[in-house]
Amino acid sequence: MQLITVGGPPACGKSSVILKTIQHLREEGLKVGVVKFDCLSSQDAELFQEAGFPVLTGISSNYCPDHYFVTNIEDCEQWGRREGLDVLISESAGLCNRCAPHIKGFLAVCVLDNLSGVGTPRKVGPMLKTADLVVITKGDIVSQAEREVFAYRVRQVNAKARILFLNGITGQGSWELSRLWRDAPDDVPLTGGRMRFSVPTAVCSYCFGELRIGEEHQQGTVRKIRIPEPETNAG
Ligand SMILES: Nc1nc2c(ncn2[C@@H]2O[C@H](COP(=O)(O)OP(=O)(O)OP(=O)(O)O)[C@@H](O)[C@H]2O)c(=O)[nH]1
Ligand SMILES: [Zn+2]
Ligand SMILES: [Zn+2]
Repeated sequence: MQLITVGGPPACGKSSVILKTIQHLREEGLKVGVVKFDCLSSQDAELFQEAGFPVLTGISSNYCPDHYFVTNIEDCEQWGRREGLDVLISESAGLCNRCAPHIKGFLAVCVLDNLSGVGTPRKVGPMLKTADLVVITKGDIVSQAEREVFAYRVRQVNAKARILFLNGITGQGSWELSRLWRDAPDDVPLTGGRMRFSVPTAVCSYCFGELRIGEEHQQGTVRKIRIPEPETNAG
Protein backbone atom coordinates (compact mmCIF):
# COMPACT_ATOMS: atom_id res chain seq x y z
CA MET A 1 0.00 0.00 0.00
CA GLN A 2 1.18 3.51 -0.78
CA LEU A 3 0.82 6.21 1.84
CA ILE A 4 0.87 9.84 0.71
CA THR A 5 0.74 12.72 3.19
CA VAL A 6 -1.04 15.91 2.14
CA GLY A 7 -0.82 19.00 4.33
CA GLY A 8 -1.76 22.63 3.90
CA PRO A 9 -3.52 25.56 5.55
CA PRO A 10 -7.29 25.36 6.14
CA ALA A 11 -9.44 25.72 3.03
CA CYS A 12 -6.50 25.90 0.61
CA GLY A 13 -8.08 23.19 -1.52
CA LYS A 14 -6.58 19.94 -0.15
CA SER A 15 -9.77 17.90 -0.43
CA SER A 16 -10.55 19.24 -3.89
CA VAL A 17 -7.05 18.34 -5.05
CA ILE A 18 -7.24 14.89 -3.50
CA LEU A 19 -10.69 14.12 -4.86
CA LYS A 20 -9.85 15.11 -8.43
CA THR A 21 -6.57 13.24 -8.35
CA ILE A 22 -7.72 9.96 -6.80
CA GLN A 23 -10.51 9.69 -9.35
CA HIS A 24 -7.82 9.18 -12.00
CA LEU A 25 -6.18 6.50 -9.87
CA ARG A 26 -9.49 4.71 -9.40
CA GLU A 27 -10.13 4.74 -13.14
CA GLU A 28 -6.96 2.70 -13.44
CA GLY A 29 -8.31 0.10 -11.04
CA LEU A 30 -6.52 1.23 -7.88
CA LYS A 31 -8.38 1.17 -4.58
CA VAL A 32 -7.89 4.49 -2.82
CA GLY A 33 -8.93 5.61 0.66
CA VAL A 34 -8.52 8.82 2.63
CA VAL A 35 -7.88 9.63 6.26
CA LYS A 36 -8.65 13.17 7.29
CA PHE A 37 -7.00 14.73 10.33
CA ASP A 38 -8.53 17.91 11.70
CA CYS A 39 -8.87 19.80 14.97
CA LEU A 40 -12.49 20.56 15.69
CA SER A 41 -14.67 19.33 12.87
CA SER A 42 -14.52 18.25 9.28
CA GLN A 43 -17.11 17.84 6.56
CA ASP A 44 -14.61 16.19 4.26
CA ALA A 45 -15.72 12.63 4.99
CA GLU A 46 -19.07 13.20 3.28
CA LEU A 47 -17.33 14.53 0.20
CA PHE A 48 -15.15 11.44 -0.18
CA GLN A 49 -17.92 9.04 0.85
CA GLU A 50 -20.33 10.46 -1.72
CA ALA A 51 -17.67 9.86 -4.34
CA GLY A 52 -17.40 6.26 -3.13
CA PHE A 53 -14.03 6.37 -1.39
CA PRO A 54 -13.53 4.75 2.02
CA VAL A 55 -12.72 7.46 4.55
CA LEU A 56 -11.65 7.74 8.15
CA THR A 57 -11.83 10.98 10.17
CA GLY A 58 -9.62 11.79 13.13
CA ILE A 59 -10.51 14.84 15.22
CA SER A 60 -7.76 15.85 17.61
CA SER A 61 -10.08 18.11 19.63
CA ASN A 62 -8.15 19.63 22.56
CA TYR A 63 -5.09 17.48 21.85
CA CYS A 64 -2.28 18.96 19.71
CA PRO A 65 -3.12 17.96 16.11
CA ASP A 66 0.49 17.22 15.25
CA HIS A 67 0.99 14.87 18.16
CA TYR A 68 -2.37 13.32 17.31
CA PHE A 69 -1.17 12.64 13.77
CA VAL A 70 2.07 10.92 14.80
CA THR A 71 0.39 8.79 17.42
CA ASN A 72 -2.42 7.63 15.13
CA ILE A 73 -1.01 7.24 11.66
CA GLU A 74 0.02 3.59 12.22
CA ASP A 75 -3.54 2.65 13.20
CA CYS A 76 -4.79 4.40 10.09
CA GLU A 77 -2.32 2.50 7.99
CA GLN A 78 -3.60 -0.76 9.45
CA TRP A 79 -7.16 0.31 8.67
CA GLY A 80 -6.09 0.98 5.08
CA ARG A 81 -4.59 -2.48 4.78
CA ARG A 82 -7.74 -4.07 6.19
CA GLU A 83 -9.79 -2.16 3.61
CA GLY A 84 -7.52 -3.59 0.94
CA LEU A 85 -6.36 -0.20 -0.26
CA ASP A 86 -3.62 0.26 -2.81
CA VAL A 87 -3.25 3.92 -1.90
CA LEU A 88 -3.98 5.72 1.37
CA ILE A 89 -4.01 9.51 1.32
CA SER A 90 -3.68 11.32 4.62
CA GLU A 91 -5.08 14.85 4.63
CA SER A 92 -4.03 17.12 7.50
CA ALA A 93 -5.65 20.46 8.22
CA GLY A 94 -5.48 22.66 11.26
CA LEU A 95 -1.80 22.05 11.78
CA CYS A 96 0.19 24.88 13.27
CA ASN A 97 2.79 26.48 11.06
CA ARG A 98 5.56 24.96 13.10
CA CYS A 99 4.64 21.42 12.01
CA ALA A 100 4.62 19.04 9.11
CA PRO A 101 2.65 15.80 8.75
CA HIS A 102 5.38 14.36 6.52
CA ILE A 103 7.29 11.13 6.99
CA LYS A 104 10.68 10.14 5.58
CA GLY A 105 10.38 7.72 2.68
CA PHE A 106 6.73 8.56 1.89
CA LEU A 107 5.59 11.04 -0.75
CA ALA A 108 4.93 14.38 0.95
CA VAL A 109 2.61 16.95 -0.61
CA CYS A 110 2.00 20.54 0.45
CA VAL A 111 -1.06 22.36 -0.92
CA LEU A 112 -1.13 26.15 -0.95
CA ASP A 113 -3.52 28.55 -2.61
CA ASN A 114 -2.71 31.63 -4.61
CA LEU A 115 -5.29 33.65 -2.72
CA SER A 116 -3.54 33.30 0.61
CA GLY A 117 -1.04 36.03 -0.19
CA VAL A 118 2.62 36.02 -1.19
CA GLY A 119 3.74 36.01 2.45
CA THR A 120 2.23 32.56 3.04
CA PRO A 121 5.10 30.39 1.76
CA ARG A 122 7.39 31.88 4.41
CA LYS A 123 4.81 31.44 7.14
CA VAL A 124 3.86 27.80 6.65
CA GLY A 125 7.38 26.59 7.48
CA PRO A 126 8.14 22.86 7.69
CA MET A 127 4.90 21.79 6.01
CA LEU A 128 6.26 23.42 2.83
CA LYS A 129 9.98 23.09 3.47
CA THR A 130 9.91 19.31 3.87
CA ALA A 131 7.50 18.56 0.98
CA ASP A 132 8.46 16.72 -2.22
CA LEU A 133 5.60 18.20 -4.19
CA VAL A 134 3.88 21.57 -3.90
CA VAL A 135 0.42 21.94 -5.40
CA ILE A 136 -0.78 25.50 -5.93
CA THR A 137 -4.54 25.99 -6.30
CA LYS A 138 -6.91 28.85 -7.12
CA GLY A 139 -4.75 30.18 -9.94
CA ASP A 140 -8.00 30.94 -11.75
CA ILE A 141 -8.75 33.87 -9.44
CA VAL A 142 -5.42 35.71 -9.66
CA SER A 143 -3.36 37.22 -12.47
CA GLN A 144 -0.45 35.55 -14.24
CA ALA A 145 1.94 37.96 -12.49
CA GLU A 146 0.55 37.01 -9.07
CA ARG A 147 0.89 33.31 -9.91
CA GLU A 148 4.52 33.80 -10.84
CA VAL A 149 5.38 35.78 -7.73
CA PHE A 150 3.68 33.18 -5.55
CA ALA A 151 5.57 30.30 -7.18
CA TYR A 152 8.81 32.24 -6.83
CA ARG A 153 8.17 32.65 -3.11
CA VAL A 154 7.47 28.93 -2.82
CA ARG A 155 10.81 28.17 -4.46
CA GLN A 156 12.61 30.45 -2.05
CA VAL A 157 11.41 28.28 0.82
CA ASN A 158 11.73 24.92 -0.95
CA ALA A 159 13.95 24.91 -4.03
CA LYS A 160 13.87 21.13 -4.48
CA ALA A 161 10.15 20.41 -4.55
CA ARG A 162 8.31 20.01 -7.79
CA ILE A 163 5.58 22.63 -8.22
CA LEU A 164 2.26 21.84 -9.89
CA PHE A 165 -0.66 24.15 -10.57
CA LEU A 166 -4.06 22.62 -10.10
CA ASN A 167 -7.58 23.94 -10.38
CA GLY A 168 -9.52 22.25 -7.60
CA ILE A 169 -12.85 23.01 -9.25
CA THR A 170 -12.26 21.91 -12.84
CA GLY A 171 -9.55 19.39 -11.97
CA GLN A 172 -7.15 20.88 -14.50
CA GLY A 173 -3.69 19.62 -13.54
CA SER A 174 -4.97 16.63 -11.58
CA TRP A 175 -4.00 14.12 -14.25
CA GLU A 176 -0.35 15.21 -14.02
CA LEU A 177 -0.54 14.96 -10.23
CA SER A 178 -2.07 11.49 -10.43
CA ARG A 179 0.97 10.32 -12.46
CA LEU A 180 3.28 11.44 -9.65
CA TRP A 181 1.08 9.84 -6.99
CA ARG A 182 0.96 6.59 -8.94
CA ASP A 183 4.76 6.46 -8.79
CA ALA A 184 4.89 7.20 -5.04
CA PRO A 185 6.98 4.81 -2.90
CA ASP A 186 5.12 1.60 -2.18
CA ASP A 187 5.14 -0.71 0.86
CA VAL A 188 7.54 1.37 2.94
CA PRO A 189 7.46 0.20 6.59
CA LEU A 190 5.86 2.90 8.73
CA THR A 191 6.66 1.49 12.17
CA GLY A 192 10.25 2.38 12.96
CA GLY A 193 10.18 5.17 10.38
CA ARG A 194 10.84 8.81 11.13
CA MET A 195 9.00 12.06 10.81
CA ARG A 196 10.67 14.63 8.57
CA PHE A 197 10.41 17.29 11.25
CA SER A 198 10.00 17.25 15.00
CA VAL A 199 6.69 18.34 16.49
CA PRO A 200 6.96 21.39 18.78
CA THR A 201 8.71 20.92 22.09
CA ALA A 202 6.29 22.92 24.19
CA VAL A 203 5.25 21.08 27.32
CA CYS A 204 3.76 23.76 29.54
CA SER A 205 0.79 24.16 31.85
CA TYR A 206 -1.35 25.38 28.95
CA CYS A 207 -0.83 22.02 27.22
CA PHE A 208 -2.59 20.50 30.24
CA GLY A 209 -5.57 22.80 30.15
CA GLU A 210 -4.41 25.77 32.24
CA LEU A 211 -6.53 28.84 31.55
CA ARG A 212 -5.19 31.38 34.03
CA ILE A 213 -2.88 34.17 32.98
CA GLY A 214 0.14 35.01 35.14
CA GLU A 215 3.70 33.76 35.60
CA GLU A 216 2.90 31.58 38.61
CA HIS A 217 0.68 29.44 36.36
CA GLN A 218 3.34 28.98 33.66
CA GLN A 219 5.19 25.75 34.46
CA GLY A 220 7.35 23.79 32.05
CA THR A 221 8.79 25.01 28.77
CA VAL A 222 7.99 28.68 28.49
CA ARG A 223 9.50 30.97 25.91
CA LYS A 224 9.41 34.72 26.40
CA ILE A 225 9.22 37.36 23.70
CA ARG A 226 12.35 39.46 23.28
CA ILE A 227 11.63 43.12 23.90
CA PRO A 228 14.39 45.67 23.37
CA GLU A 229 15.52 47.51 26.51
CA PRO A 230 14.39 51.13 26.58
CA GLU A 231 17.28 53.43 25.67
CA THR A 232 18.60 55.20 28.74
CA ASN A 233 19.21 58.85 28.11
CA ALA A 234 22.07 59.98 30.37
CA GLY A 235 22.16 63.49 28.94
N1 LIG B 1 -11.63 29.16 -7.54
C1 LIG B 1 -11.11 28.06 -7.02
N2 LIG B 1 -11.64 27.52 -5.89
C2 LIG B 1 -11.09 26.40 -5.40
C3 LIG B 1 -9.97 25.77 -6.00
N3 LIG B 1 -9.65 24.67 -5.27
C4 LIG B 1 -10.53 24.63 -4.25
N4 LIG B 1 -11.40 25.66 -4.31
C5 LIG B 1 -12.49 25.98 -3.37
O1 LIG B 1 -11.93 26.30 -2.11
C6 LIG B 1 -12.81 25.87 -1.05
C7 LIG B 1 -12.04 24.99 -0.07
O2 LIG B 1 -11.67 23.80 -0.73
P1 LIG B 1 -11.40 22.44 0.03
O3 LIG B 1 -10.93 21.46 -0.99
O4 LIG B 1 -12.51 22.06 0.90
O5 LIG B 1 -10.18 22.90 0.96
P2 LIG B 1 -9.46 22.05 2.13
O6 LIG B 1 -8.05 22.53 2.15
O7 LIG B 1 -9.66 20.61 1.94
O8 LIG B 1 -10.23 22.56 3.41
P3 LIG B 1 -10.17 21.99 4.93
O9 LIG B 1 -10.03 20.51 4.86
O10 LIG B 1 -11.43 22.45 5.54
O11 LIG B 1 -8.96 22.65 5.54
C8 LIG B 1 -13.96 25.16 -1.72
O12 LIG B 1 -15.02 26.06 -1.84
C9 LIG B 1 -13.40 24.80 -3.10
O13 LIG B 1 -14.39 24.71 -4.08
C10 LIG B 1 -9.43 26.37 -7.20
O14 LIG B 1 -8.45 25.90 -7.79
N5 LIG B 1 -10.04 27.50 -7.65
ZN1 LIG C 1 -10.34 19.20 3.27
ZN1 LIG D 1 2.08 22.21 15.42
